[in-house]
Amino acid sequence: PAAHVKARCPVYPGSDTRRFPVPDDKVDWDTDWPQYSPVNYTAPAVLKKPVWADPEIGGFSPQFNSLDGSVDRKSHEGPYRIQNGKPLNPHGRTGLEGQGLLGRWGPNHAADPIVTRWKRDSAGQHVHHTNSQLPVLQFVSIKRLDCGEWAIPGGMVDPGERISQTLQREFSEEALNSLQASQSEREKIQKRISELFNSAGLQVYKGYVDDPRNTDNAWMETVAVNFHDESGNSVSELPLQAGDDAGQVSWIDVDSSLALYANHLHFLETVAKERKAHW
Ligand code: RP5
Ligand code: MG
Ligand code: MG
Repeated sequence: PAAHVKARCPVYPGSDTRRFPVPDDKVDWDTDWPQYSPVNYTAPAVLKKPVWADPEIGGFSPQFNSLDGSVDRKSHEGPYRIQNGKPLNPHGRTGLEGQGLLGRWGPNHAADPIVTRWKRDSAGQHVHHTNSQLPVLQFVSIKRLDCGEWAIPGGMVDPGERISQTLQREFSEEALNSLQASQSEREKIQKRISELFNSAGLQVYKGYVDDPRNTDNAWMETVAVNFHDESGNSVSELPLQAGDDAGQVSWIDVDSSLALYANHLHFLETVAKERKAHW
C-alpha cells in the first residue's frame, strides 16, 4: 500500500503529543526497526468511555476482522494483523500507539458524500477552464471545525447503519445543518435530497484514509461516493448551511491545486477524471 503521510503528522491532532518520527523507509512493519518506540496516546474524550468508543484492550477483547455484534471490525483492505492483542495499521507505522482520538481499535468506518455540479456562468452555460479547455466541476465542501481544513462532508458509520444512510445523513448534518432544523424543515431537506442520494452514485474510493488521527492500532477507512447533479436543479438549488462538525460550507471548484483534509483530493481526482472534467 502507498505510504501514508498525514498519519505521520508531527503533532497529534487536538493535543501536544508528538509522534515518534517515522521516515519513509521505516513505515512498513516488515522493515526491521528495533529502535522504534512510538508514544502511547488515547485522548481524554475517548478514555471517558463514551458510547462510541471501545474500552482499553485487556479486559476487552473484540472480534477483530469480523462483524462484532453491530460494530463492523472488518477492513476494506482485507485481514489486518493483531500484535499483543492490538490491531496493526495496514499502512504501517505512525509513530503513535493507542486509540488517539478514534473510538475503535482497528478500522473506524466512515462514508464520504461527494456532491457535484457543473460550474455555470450567469447565462447558465458550463464554464470551461482556460488551460485544460474542460468543463469545471464544483463540489460541496465543508471547513472542519477540528483543524480548519476544507474537506468532504463525511462522517462515521453508526453501528448497524447502512452506508447509503450515512452518506445522506452526514451531508444533511454538515452541509444543510439538519440537526438544528425543525422536524418539518428536516423532512423538507430529506425530500429535496433523497432523489439525488437514492440514485446509484459513483463509488470512487473504498479503503484506508490517510487521516491525521490514525495511530498504529486505530485508523480511518471510508467509502466515497459521488452524487452528481447534472442538470443543476436538484441539490444545487438548496441553501447550504454549515452544521455539526463543519464551520463553513461552500461550492468549491474542483482542481488539482486544492489543499484538502486527509487524502480527499485523491477522491476528487477520480471524480474529475470519470466525469471528464477539468483537473
Ligand atoms: C475522514 O474523516 C473521512 O474521510 C471522513 O471525511 C471523516 C470522518 O470523520 P469525522 O468527520 O466524523 O470526524 O477520515
Ligand atoms: Mg458528522
Ligand atoms: Mg464529519
